Amino acid sequence: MALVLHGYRYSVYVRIVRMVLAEKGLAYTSREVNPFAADVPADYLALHPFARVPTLVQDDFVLYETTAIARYLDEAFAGPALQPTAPRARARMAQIIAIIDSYGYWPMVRQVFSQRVFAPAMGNAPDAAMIADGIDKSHRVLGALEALAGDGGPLAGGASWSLADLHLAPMMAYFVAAPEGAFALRGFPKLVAWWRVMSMASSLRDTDPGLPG
Ligand SMILES: N[C@@H](CCC(=O)N[C@@H](CS)C(=O)NCC(=O)O)C(=O)O
Repeated sequence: MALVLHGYRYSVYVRIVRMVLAEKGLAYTSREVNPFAADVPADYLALHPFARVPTLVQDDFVLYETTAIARYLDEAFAGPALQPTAPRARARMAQIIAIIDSYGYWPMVRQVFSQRVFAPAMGNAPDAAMIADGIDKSHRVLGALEALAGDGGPLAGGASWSLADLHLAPMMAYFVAAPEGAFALRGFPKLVAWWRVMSMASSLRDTDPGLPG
């Protein structure tokens, strides 16, 4: 029955799962694995053939892919429901998560945050062209989310947070840690209102990995 989360402390995807675990009130053990290392351990590759993080292990049940993990935790365990039941709200939640994964993660996290914030923390020079390209591409993502969002409440509608909010929150936290990202967000009032509330969530604050060094 014990839950073991294999992950890298700075990963936004791992933080999504940690937020879900926190929202559900579930205890778990963490195993650190750096997917960016040249030598990802063979025993981790046996769990996740694509060498990404996270992977959740519960006894003999091994599960990778963040959305699958998040849904499993929500459906298999008691605690607050993190998925709406109404078909349209549930579809909206799935759509928002897919938008974030398909179009948001790379520019917001891997281009803007990684270059403006993480690279200097690691003693490396930021790549200004990559940041500019990331900001450019992030505008379309934020615009799409703004068009779908309610007025400052949960992204998929309804009265409480869904997995869509927990999916975006760690990426938004990294994005606005870059001054260019914080400035870009200001152009999207519904997302600003959403972030004002979401950024205070204890599940987000308690899973802040900080920065290296
Ligand atoms: N589709 C995967 C994506 C996970 C992912 O990309 N994780 C990043 C860390 S945030 C990773 O492992 N990156 C390693 C790499 O790109 O080599 C999921 O939803 O779990």
